[in-house]
Amino acid sequence: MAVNRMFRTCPASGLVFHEPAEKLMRWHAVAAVVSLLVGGILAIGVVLTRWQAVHLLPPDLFYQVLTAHGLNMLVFWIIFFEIAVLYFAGSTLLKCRIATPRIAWAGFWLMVLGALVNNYAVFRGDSSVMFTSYAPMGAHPTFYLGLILFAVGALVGCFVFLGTLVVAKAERTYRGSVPLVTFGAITACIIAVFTIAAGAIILIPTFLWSIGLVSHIDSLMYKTVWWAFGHSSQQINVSAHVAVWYAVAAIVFGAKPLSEKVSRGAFLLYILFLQLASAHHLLVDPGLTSNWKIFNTSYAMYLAVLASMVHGLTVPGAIEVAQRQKGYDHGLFEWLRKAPWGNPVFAAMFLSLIGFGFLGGISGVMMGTEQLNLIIHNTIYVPGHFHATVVVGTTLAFMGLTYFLIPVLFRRELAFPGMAKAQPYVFGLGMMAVSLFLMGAGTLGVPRRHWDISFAGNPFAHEFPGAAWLMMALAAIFGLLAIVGGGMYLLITVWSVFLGKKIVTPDFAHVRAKDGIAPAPKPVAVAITGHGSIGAAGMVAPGTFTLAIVFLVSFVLYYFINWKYLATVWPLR
Ligand code: HEM
Ligand SMILES: [Cu+2]
Repeated sequence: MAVNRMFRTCPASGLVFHEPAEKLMRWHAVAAVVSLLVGGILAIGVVLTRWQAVHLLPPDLFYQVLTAHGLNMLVFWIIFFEIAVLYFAGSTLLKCRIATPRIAWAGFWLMVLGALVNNYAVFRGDSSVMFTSYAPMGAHPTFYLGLILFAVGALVGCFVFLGTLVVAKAERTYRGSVPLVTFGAITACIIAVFTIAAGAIILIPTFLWSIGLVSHIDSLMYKTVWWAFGHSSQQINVSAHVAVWYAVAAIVFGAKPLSEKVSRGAFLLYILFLQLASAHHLLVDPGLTSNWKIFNTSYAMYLAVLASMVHGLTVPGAIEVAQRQKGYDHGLFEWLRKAPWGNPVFAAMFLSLIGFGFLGGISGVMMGTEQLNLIIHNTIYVPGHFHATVVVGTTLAFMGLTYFLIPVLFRRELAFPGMAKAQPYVFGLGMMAVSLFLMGAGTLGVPRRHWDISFAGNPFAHEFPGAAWLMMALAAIFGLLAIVGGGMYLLITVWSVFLGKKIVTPDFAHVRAKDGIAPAPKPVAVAITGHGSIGAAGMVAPGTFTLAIVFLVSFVLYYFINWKYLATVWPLR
């Protein structure tokens, strides 16, 4: 089997790119960025309407813009990017040709078609059913059709990734077990296959209902199955961005995980327990028993939370150890103070980790408690929580990875490096503030899913405390700041990729499959594809341990405060 294949080795990083894989990654990344642009423009309309003093859009337009914002961001931006990550973790990290590139292209174009068809449905104006699209609210058939086409395309991408793993194994392009980052991507892929299957089970009948072939969709059943899909898709995001954290720790610091076994075990916990946590979306629904709700959210889910906490500990722990070895060994936090805060790859990743852990994680566990859920269910707290997870967590991590990929994958110099330095802070800190203020307003009862949160002119008026309005205004102002941060990312990436200075590197050359590819002794490639644990015996990372204690104390305090608060909501006199 002496087939010639086209490969190149990036001289700066040592990473190996297969020509068709590289092209696929680029196109998926570009489609992702276009979706982010659309979703970002729509965010302006959402934010300015939620700012009660401005209240920009009329109701029909608001729901339409909100639906399109949610879908372009959480489905199209994130999943296009994730397929690029899968191809990177499969082909590039295993130095392997991508399996069936033609089928991969078919998958890509299906995704593009699906995204266009779904956006068409929403922009027609008769499909403003929000991201969740709960039946019996119905959308135009093309709404469901677009999502189904997109999902099939993504499924094709997952199988091409799995096929690439098989090829890599058969052609022996790597030794031992797959690198940790690839392992994380495999986790994401397995969850994705489950997710898409759940999506098909619910969206296909709903599509048939929208064209009149099915007479009735049970709304409770819809919600239950929809969340098997909706929640699991968030776990794809978590697995993918955690894999990106490990990749960045290796790229920037050459850091090795504290214990590879523990990290891999934590990824496995995601596969086993995350789907069950879907129950936290059904905590106020009738028809399901409290036992079922409490078991799934309070027992099974904590095993998934445990996994995230393991990653949240081992990633900074590994960075701390790597920094201490470089001599930043004074006191508890010199390793962190002397970290490359001006490098956007690192800054984005670290803000993602802190924001995801402290804001997304703590609020998520609070919300997932059956009793406490009552305080915040369907309030603006919920978008506050998930902007900490999918925006600060996933989106910012992907932004950080992009800064690494522009020179390595796109072979262009990063445009506006000064702006790139600031971008993770403007976007990340802005979005953290948005999350906090939305959560604050939600705690005071400000609703979600209603165009006019003041309920003006309704027979049953409700007075919110003045602080609630202040927090909504602050959320909007910081939201605009975050949108500026998103705009900076778009400007930097689009300019770099299309107009940036080309980096001249050795081009693709033929490699005979049986010869394999020469090892690339560059530190980045070695760290990101290598193995090895530091061994966590003893206190190798006291600074990280201290941070973990701060986390635990915040967690306990916040949890306790919410129980106290719950007790005041229903005064018994
Ligand atoms: C650029 C910064 C962004 C801002 C300022 C922003 C702001 C908002 C606001 C204010 C809402 C409305 C909440 C409500 O009234 O119910 C919202 C909804 C939403 N956002 Fe964002 N967002 C941003 C980026 C993102 C990103 C990157 C994602 C996903 C990766 C995302 C996903 C969503 C989703 C899924 C919804 C819910 C839509 C629905 O209820 O149907 N957003 N966003
Ligand atoms: Cu969930």
